[in-house]
Amino acid sequence: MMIEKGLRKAIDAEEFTLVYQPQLDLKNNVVIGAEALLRWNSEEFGMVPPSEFIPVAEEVGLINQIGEWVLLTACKQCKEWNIEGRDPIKIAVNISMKQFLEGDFVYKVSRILDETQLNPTYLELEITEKIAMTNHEKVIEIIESLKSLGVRIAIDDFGTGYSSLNYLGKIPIDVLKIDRSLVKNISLNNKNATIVQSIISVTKKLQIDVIAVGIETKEELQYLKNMDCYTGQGYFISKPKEHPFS
Ligand code: G
Ligand code: G
Ligand code: MN
Ligand code: NA
Repeated sequence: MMIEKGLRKAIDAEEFTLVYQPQLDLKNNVVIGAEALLRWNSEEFGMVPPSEFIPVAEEVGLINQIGEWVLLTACKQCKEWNIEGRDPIKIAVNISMKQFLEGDFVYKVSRILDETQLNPTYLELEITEKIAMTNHEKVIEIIESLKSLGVRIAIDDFGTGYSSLNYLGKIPIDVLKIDRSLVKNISLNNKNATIVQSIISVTKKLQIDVIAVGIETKEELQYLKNMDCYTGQGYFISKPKEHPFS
């Protein structure tokens, strides 16, 4: 595991940064949130994508420490944006399975909220479908505790693997992120369009917010808007960047 050693010192060496991808209210064309995405510029290895180092961090037991840094940094940043006098936005943070299931995760979140004084309704924790499907009872318990802090919970990558509309009624989530594999070419792909339409109508009835991710074209955006999908994220709107308003 070549990069393990580098990862161990990355926090102290200040090699991690966060970039932020805006989330747009498609109806009113305003930024309502941003997803924090971790970047590692390693002295030894250069830019290493999260798809490479996050699995390593999970394996060698560094994900909790790194995840805590991400949460703290993202909450601090959001708090700063929200005191700048414009309409407040929410910050979405990706949480890995190990981090989520760690015994003191809820406590850590509450401590970070205390420390940063961020209003909890502006923090949205993204967990993957896979987390939601495994350890069902435990996961529901953790979600309930997080929700009692006032934090919002999103299901990421919905539609990639184990997706089941069934569990939407059982897990108390606030937001569902429709995966980019369903969004891609949605205006040309009748089957995906039908699936997305049914996700949108089910979530509406369950009072779960929906956000379509991976929007890469004007056609996709327009099509989603016509389907009453009112929040979106993707390269067509903006790439991840240092400041979601710029
Ligand atoms: O940012 P990018 O498209 O390279 O992200 C690739 C993957 O890494 C995505 O699945 C994303 O959710 C994940 N990822 C990005 N930042 C974080 C993070 O801070 N924590 C965790 N657990 N995953 C992240
Ligand atoms: O799995 P998750 O949704 O957390 O992944 C986020 C990653 O998706 C980010 O690293 C980001 O770079 C990437 N991403 C964001 N918008 C787009 C897009 O429009 N197209 C593609 N292919 N990737 C995107
Ligand atoms: Mn995500
Ligand atoms: Na993901």
